[in-house]
Amino acid sequence: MDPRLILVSNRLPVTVRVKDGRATVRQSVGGLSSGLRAPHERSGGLWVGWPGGLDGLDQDARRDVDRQLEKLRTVPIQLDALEVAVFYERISNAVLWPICHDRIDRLPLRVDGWDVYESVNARYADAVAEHYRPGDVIWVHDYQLLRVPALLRQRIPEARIGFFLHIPFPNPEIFFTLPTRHSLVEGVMGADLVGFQTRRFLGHFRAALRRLFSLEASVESVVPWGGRQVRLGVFPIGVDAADFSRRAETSAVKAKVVEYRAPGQRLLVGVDRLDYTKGIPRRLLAVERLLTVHPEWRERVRLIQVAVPSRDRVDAYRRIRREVDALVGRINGAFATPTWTPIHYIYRSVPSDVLLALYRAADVMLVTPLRDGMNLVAKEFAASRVDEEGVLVLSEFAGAAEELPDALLVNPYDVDGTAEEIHRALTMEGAVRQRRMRALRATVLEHDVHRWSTSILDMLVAGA
Ligand code: ADQ
Repeated sequence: MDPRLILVSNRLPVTVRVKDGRATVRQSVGGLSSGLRAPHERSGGLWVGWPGGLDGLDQDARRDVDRQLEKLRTVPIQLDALEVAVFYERISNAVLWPICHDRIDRLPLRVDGWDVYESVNARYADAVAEHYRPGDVIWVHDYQLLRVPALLRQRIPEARIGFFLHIPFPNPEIFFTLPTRHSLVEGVMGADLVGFQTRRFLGHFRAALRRLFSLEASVESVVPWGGRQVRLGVFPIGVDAADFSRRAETSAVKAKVVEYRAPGQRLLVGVDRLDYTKGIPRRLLAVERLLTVHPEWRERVRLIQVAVPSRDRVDAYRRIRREVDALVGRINGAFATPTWTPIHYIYRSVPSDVLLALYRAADVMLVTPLRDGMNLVAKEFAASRVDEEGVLVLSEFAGAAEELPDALLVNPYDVDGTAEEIHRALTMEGAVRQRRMRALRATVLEHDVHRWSTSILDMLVAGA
């Protein structure tokens, strides 16, 4: 029998909606939760995390939310306003996030609050320790909880602990700018198994271990640490590809595809969280460049760019929003005609059938982050193309590029080069297009999110 699994992530995979003082708790769909829900349910496990702010609820409603959360076998960690501001918005999202994505320039001039990061991480570790039963397997996720594995190891020395980093581990030269570099690496090394998205990020972590602690990993990537052996590994995350393929075939999605595709026009699509790592401004400039150097595309091609609002209480995110608004306005102002607008910009989250229809309607999908741990949008696009059509233009700086050589790989910093690749994608011969898409689909279908979680959990259980 599978051991019981305790998942630990900053957020719980639920959405709590409050209306007229009453609350309903729903399981979130998509992304990480779809891959982890199966092992969570199969093992009768627990999921520890923050359910989001529960302001505006009286005591009765709060108790009701707790009951609903318990039924979903989740253990809520409550964060107060200061903890949200310092642990989540400042240290996690305004310091660790930019550093891991090579953006030292985005750091605040002065950073304090590491004590709050530590104490919140300790609260997660306490909650796990409180519910732990011998034999359980614990799996901790991502950069908000880098200290949790070591804090757990202090509390439960014999526990089996896995850690997975969803975002890049940066080059040590960049990581070392953090005054807490030793304690963060020590935190992660509390685990028995540490997983990264790509070989490159694993290499950076090994270099950090070497330079901070004079430790060399073996050829099998095993490192001696505090009397234990810590295994490091590469586990590129996938998507629920079969589910995307199935849902892409529904009549609701197909009807929308017809609506989105104007006759005689080609469609470029971009879908991202609005984040400065996703490369949206340079992508817009590449489309502008395309319309300038290849004027034959004017009135014949348009970009639908969906940007999901994200972290809008962090300054850098307000700035990127203004920057994108201004660029869209400028480019549309310069090129639009009474019957055509080159950039169709949607700044909100869209329902899943709209997302699927956009994936299916796209002639060219533009996934051009400046740096990305993996990028699930690229894989969801390929999974949705049951018709084996469409071209993926993919940044060489997305983790996904290591696995998807059949995309057209671009350097997103090279705006002119990206414009040329978009032109190439739009003019690619049908047979070549289909061969590339078949290869992309084969990879994405085989290396799906279930395989990802199973391979990590199998290794963690086998190491017991
Ligand atoms: P993210 O930075 O959030 O994830 P990504 O991998 O692209 O980025 O995932 C975004 C998810 O949001 C996708 O599943 C997508 O379908 C969904 N989404 C995007 N736009 C949407 C919209 N308009 N409406 C509804 N849903 C939308 C982090 C890392 C990534 C890594 C993942 C998983 O930054 O590099 O791939 O974790 O490990």
